[in-house]
Amino acid sequence: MSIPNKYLAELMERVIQRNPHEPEFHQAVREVLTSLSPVVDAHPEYMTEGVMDCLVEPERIIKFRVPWEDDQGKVHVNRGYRIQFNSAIGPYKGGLRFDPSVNESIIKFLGFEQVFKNSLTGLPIGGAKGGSDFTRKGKSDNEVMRFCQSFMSELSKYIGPDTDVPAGDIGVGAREIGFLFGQYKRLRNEFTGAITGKGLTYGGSLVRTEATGYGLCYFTENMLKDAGRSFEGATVLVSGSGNVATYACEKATQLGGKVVAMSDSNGYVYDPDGIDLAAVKQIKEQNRQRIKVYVDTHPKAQYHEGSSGIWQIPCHIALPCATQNELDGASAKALIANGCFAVAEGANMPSTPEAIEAFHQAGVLFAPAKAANAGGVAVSALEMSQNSMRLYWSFEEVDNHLKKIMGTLYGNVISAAQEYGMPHDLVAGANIAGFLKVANSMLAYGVV
Ligand code: NDP
Ligand code: 2IT
Repeated sequence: MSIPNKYLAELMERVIQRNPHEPEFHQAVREVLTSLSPVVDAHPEYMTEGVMDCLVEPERIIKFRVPWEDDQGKVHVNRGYRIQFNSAIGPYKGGLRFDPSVNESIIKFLGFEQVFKNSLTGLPIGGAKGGSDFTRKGKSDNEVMRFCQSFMSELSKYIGPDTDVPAGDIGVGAREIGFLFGQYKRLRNEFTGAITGKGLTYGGSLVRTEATGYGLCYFTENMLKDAGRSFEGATVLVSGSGNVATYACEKATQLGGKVVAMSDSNGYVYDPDGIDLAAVKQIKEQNRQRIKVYVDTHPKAQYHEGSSGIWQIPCHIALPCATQNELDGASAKALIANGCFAVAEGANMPSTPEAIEAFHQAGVLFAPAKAANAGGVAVSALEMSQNSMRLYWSFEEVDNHLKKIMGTLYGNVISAAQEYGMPHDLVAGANIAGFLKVANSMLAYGVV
């Protein structure tokens, strides 16, 4: 993919030189700069005033040691990160990922994308991401607790309800958020909404657990409706079986779709009768087991090793909800050949550039992550509002806000794509609509 605008093409080269060995970050920046070419052609002030150069440079990168002791008394040292990318429109906001694959490139790509996503929600939140190369897999509750406490002992110096508000992501769920918030509260001696995704007994918001998956389906519903289609009667694939995948499966089913497959990092299950989500929740959320045990209680279902095989199953709608670059060009071609007409990204950057290109060429409806999975962080921002007001909203109230936010977001993405001559290109629309609010705020501040 070459970037049409010469200044942006050169900026991309500088990004590669200044951030060597960071392929995920390069991939995320290249996509955005490609989409923004017509915008800066029309508004050269974004180049001349330094907005574009600032946009690709994080405001602050925090990198720290996380020592912790296992149950045998052995000391382990992990690496922690918080990349505070852009605070032009609000306090830094974005999740924490605990996974062995975590490195600076991955946190930087996630932080960069979060800036645009958060802007798209219409709420006042800047962009950040953090995490560690730690895995909770195979660890006892006490080991996870000691790790989280050590991680927060350092992170607590840099966050706060008006500064930076972390949340969950891969490997960081309700249990980890509890340990992290508990330590934050203890160190700072204050009870404020400095983390979202909190438990419902200590400041969490109803619908936050469901928000990313539900929001993904609300966005997809809008996109399908515009094309004269719906979830009703559609066969759906959902990759992953974590937080986003679980609630995407739940809402897609409620909207009339039939989810026939889900996966984890080892393989996927195919159930021709439709996935029994209660069983998946029990296996993954409660028991922390592998998804393959699903077939022990569901004799008609099949388990296959290897996560990417899921895309070979015929479907109408694909919802990748596991991780970055999980859906490549060959998988995209298989989906298209099997009659898939819509793809909506629940994970961050799950489709490779080759896959996105294949979907566009084939006229497959494509909802990019920044727009489609923004429901999670949107409800996080609503959790912040409730915490500031020291009150709670009902499930229905928050769910209605979420539906409205996803509908407005969809409309804004479509309008931006149309305005810059790329109707129906939701990738361009999301990048442009997300950019404008952030860029105009940066312009207003002058050089800071
Ligand atoms: P979870 O940790 O709850 O679940 C992650 C799921 O993805 C698990 O089923 C995991 O399998 C699977 N997985 C992880 N790595 C791979 C891999 N390399 N190949 C195949 N499957 C894999 O995380 P979330 O559900 O929170 O996050 C999923 C995605 O959604 C991420 O891209 C995240 O950034 C994004 N996202 C999350 C939001 C949130 O609110 N939580 C909001 C917006 C986006 P296993 O059990 O084997 O590890
Ligand atoms: O990628 C994401 O948007 C998230 N992991 C959620 C971030 C948040 O602050 O709720």
